[in-house]
Amino acid sequence: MKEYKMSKLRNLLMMGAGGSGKTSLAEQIFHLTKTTTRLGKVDEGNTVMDFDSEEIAKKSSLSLSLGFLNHKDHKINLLDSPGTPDFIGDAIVAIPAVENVLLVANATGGFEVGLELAIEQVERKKVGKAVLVNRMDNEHADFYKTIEAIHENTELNPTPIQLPIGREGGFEGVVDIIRQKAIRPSGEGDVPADMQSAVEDARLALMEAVAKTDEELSNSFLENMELSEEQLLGGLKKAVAAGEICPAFCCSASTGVGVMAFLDGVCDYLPSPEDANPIQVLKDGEAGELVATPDGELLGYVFKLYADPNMGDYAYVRVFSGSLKSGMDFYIPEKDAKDKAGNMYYMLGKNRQDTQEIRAGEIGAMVKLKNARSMDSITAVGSKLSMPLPELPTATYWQTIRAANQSDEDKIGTALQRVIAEDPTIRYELNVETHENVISGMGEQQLQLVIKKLKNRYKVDALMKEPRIPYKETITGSGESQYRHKKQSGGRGQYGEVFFRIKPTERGEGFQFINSIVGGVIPSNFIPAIEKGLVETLEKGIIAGYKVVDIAVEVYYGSYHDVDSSEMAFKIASSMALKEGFKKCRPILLEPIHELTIIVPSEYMGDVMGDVSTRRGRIMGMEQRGKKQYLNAQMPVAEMYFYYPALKSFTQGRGRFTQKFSHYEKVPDEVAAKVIAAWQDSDA
Ligand SMILES: Nc1nc2c(ncn2[C@@H]2O[C@H](COP(=O)(O)OP(=O)(O)OP(=O)(O)O)[C@@H](O)[C@H]2O)c(=O)[nH]1
Ligand SMILES: [Mg+2]
Repeated sequence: MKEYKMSKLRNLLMMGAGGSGKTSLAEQIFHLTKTTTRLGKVDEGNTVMDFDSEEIAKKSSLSLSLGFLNHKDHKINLLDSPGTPDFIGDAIVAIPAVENVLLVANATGGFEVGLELAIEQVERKKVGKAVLVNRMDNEHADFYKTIEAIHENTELNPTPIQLPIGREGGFEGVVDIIRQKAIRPSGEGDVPADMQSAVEDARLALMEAVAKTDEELSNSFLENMELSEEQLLGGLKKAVAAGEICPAFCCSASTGVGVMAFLDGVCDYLPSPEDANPIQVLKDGEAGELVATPDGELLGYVFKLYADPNMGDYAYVRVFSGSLKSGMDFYIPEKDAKDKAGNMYYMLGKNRQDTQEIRAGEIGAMVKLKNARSMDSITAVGSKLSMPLPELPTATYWQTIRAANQSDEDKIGTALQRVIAEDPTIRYELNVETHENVISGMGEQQLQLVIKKLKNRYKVDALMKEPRIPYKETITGSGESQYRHKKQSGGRGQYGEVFFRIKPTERGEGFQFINSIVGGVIPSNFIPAIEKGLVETLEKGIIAGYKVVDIAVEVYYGSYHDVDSSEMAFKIASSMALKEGFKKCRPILLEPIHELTIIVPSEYMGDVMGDVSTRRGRIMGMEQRGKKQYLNAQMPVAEMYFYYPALKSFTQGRGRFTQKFSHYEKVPDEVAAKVIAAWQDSDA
């Protein structure tokens, strides 16, 4: 495999709505650059990038894949991410691995949610961004409208550097407005006469945009009302690398028109790893910069784990600085662990090409890693460098998961760990309150895919269902109780009697046990049994089967029997006294409340606010950011578990939220009554 200089590499992550044509575009690129010998189709299930059996069945990408190609002596690494919002995690983790995010827009799609979510991930980041308006051959395709919609709805400022020639079925080429050439599959030519003025306008707009990014250029532009060729090109490349100008292209992945011109543009205008220097890193945990070179200090980043059913786990790696060689020991600062680089490859979908090293600027894959996982940095042993962690969205969808057959119970744990390691937005944990295994992530499709993978790859049938709400029980008043446990049924009897004072404590204090027994009315060796009886009962719950919290129980009097008293007898007495006393102390249920930030286009704000209050939520504040409203709200978990599908449905998919635990709060009486009744039914 040829080694490329950093300046000849381009790393491109494709993001955008599902169906905008990313996978088809990759396929056409591989075909036109003769990387492959045959043009596959997503609908026929034979593309390079959608090779996984679930992707073939769905006719849509479900996980990030890698490819590479040579164009005009440059190597372009292509990363194809899924556009379905549930699977956005892969792209988010891959953004730090590239210099360029290519936002693929559908020329007929209006402003699509998947595109909006993708843009939201990059619009404020320093990473290079470009827009490619695809499906230009389609009926109703409109390049200008698509660009306008992005302007209107986001902070991204796509600036055309190529314009389409012809429309819909007649889309036949593009004009490069910098070089002022028409580029058709048949070759280069002059700008069509009827496009002269459009090209001039676009060129002026581009010059203006470039001039705005640099004071010297700005002065020069004001003086001459234009920029020289050299100023324009130099300024453009610098501004694109800094993420300040977003060049826009157009093409049809189906017909291939515009695709080669776009690749030319990638080589000519988009930043190489060298141009992206210095890179933002952490040095000993503090923000710093590193000038990345092939002979510098080793720094890499794992941006994807792919569990190949036959070949084991692949870790996809970007190397920023230095060189990662096969067989080399390396260090993972996030884990304070060592690992060893196994065999290395450049991936083209599922096909691999051997390499002995992955050098600065390159993207490749390794197998047989012991410790490295997604988002881990790779450094030399003893290094202080690491990559900043990408910020992942919080969960918006929750389910419990368990094996359908008891015999699979041992297997499901390990299988699940492997499946979810592929998607960084999925979390899986035991909820200690409800004793349920809860799996959470971005949405139903994502978790359904987990179930399918468990079945297909590991032959484990798994079931999901709605999680229980981790309510808690507590009291709002004080009271006293007394219980005598006495049994005389032949042989040795049972005897124990306790007197309790019960009162609530501050929220969050848990359980307090106070022993005020004096004069030996209960011998001290039985006191631990009394406490144990309390703890066990509190754990199981009294009125609705949920853990009891924030309660103080004082044992102040009692009696015993020389022969019949036992630890067991006192435990029972204690439990019974607590149950009786608890009901006298005005018990209530507490429920977890989460803090949500709900992000919606402003026009949906009224609907969202109304809906939040029907879900017993509270709006705590709001803020306009760009074209969107950020609403801070509090909402009970009982409502939040099912909130996302509803929010999506009345915002045409454009609303989303992030959340975190806030506090426990009293459940309103009418809701509590239902929860209590449900428990009594299930207990009966
Ligand atoms: N007419 C036309 N159809 C296209 C074009 N590009 C893609 N398509 C079709 O659009 C559909 C979706 O294409 P994909 O390449 O799977 O889209 P994607 O962006 O990878 O979608 P996700 O993987 O779900 O994010 C397929 O039926 C393609 O044949 C194009 O340029 N013109
Ligand atoms: Mg795809």
